[in-house]
Amino acid sequence: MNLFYSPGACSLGPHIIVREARLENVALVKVSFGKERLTEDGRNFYDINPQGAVPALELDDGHVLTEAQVLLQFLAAQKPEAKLAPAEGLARWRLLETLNFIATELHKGTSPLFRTPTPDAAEAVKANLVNRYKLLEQKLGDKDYLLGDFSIADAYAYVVLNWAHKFKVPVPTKLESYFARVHSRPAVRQALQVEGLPTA
Ligand SMILES: N[C@@H](CCC(=O)N[C@@H](CS)C(=O)NCC(=O)O)C(=O)O
Repeated sequence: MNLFYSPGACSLGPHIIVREARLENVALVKVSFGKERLTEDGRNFYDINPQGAVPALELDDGHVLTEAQVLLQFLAAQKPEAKLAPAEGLARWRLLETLNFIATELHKGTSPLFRTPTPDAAEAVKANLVNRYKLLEQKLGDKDYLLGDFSIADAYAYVVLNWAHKFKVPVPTKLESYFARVHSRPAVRQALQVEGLPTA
């Protein structure tokens, strides 16, 4: 399988899970986001994902899956014994709820900041994110990870909190400790290193 990524983008979430689950059969393929969108193996990325967005996962039979929260679940399902996604009971629904919250409120809530908004627009986006981080903090509560044990939701939350640092959006203290906890996981550091991002 090929996982298409751009360094530090939301594709970092699925990439972390590739390493947490030790999926040896997933190759990382970088996409350049210039005028043209080319993959490092020389293809037009729009032919792979017409949306032009990472992440995308090309399966061995040629099918392509997209949408970060779907890839996270698909990758976790390749190695159920790694227990990266609760499959039963309320925990399963809590996982889906959390993934959807991260995707729609935090991921898409941050996206405008990548498009160099006016200062006023940026302030409004950041004010909304500050409120959303408080909600994430409430979901975390006193647990080490969002669902108790480390899961795909933490890989996704890590990426959006990393963006908070990039755009200097204040993050509650408890979420900073949580971020540091996820950051210190060997799989996370490996993923950062492979993407050429700082690990310190
Ligand atoms: N709906 C997609 C959106 C993915 C997305 O926003 N990807 C960003 C990087 S974090 C991207 O590739 N943006 C470039 C673009 O859309 O042109 C998902 O949830 O995976």
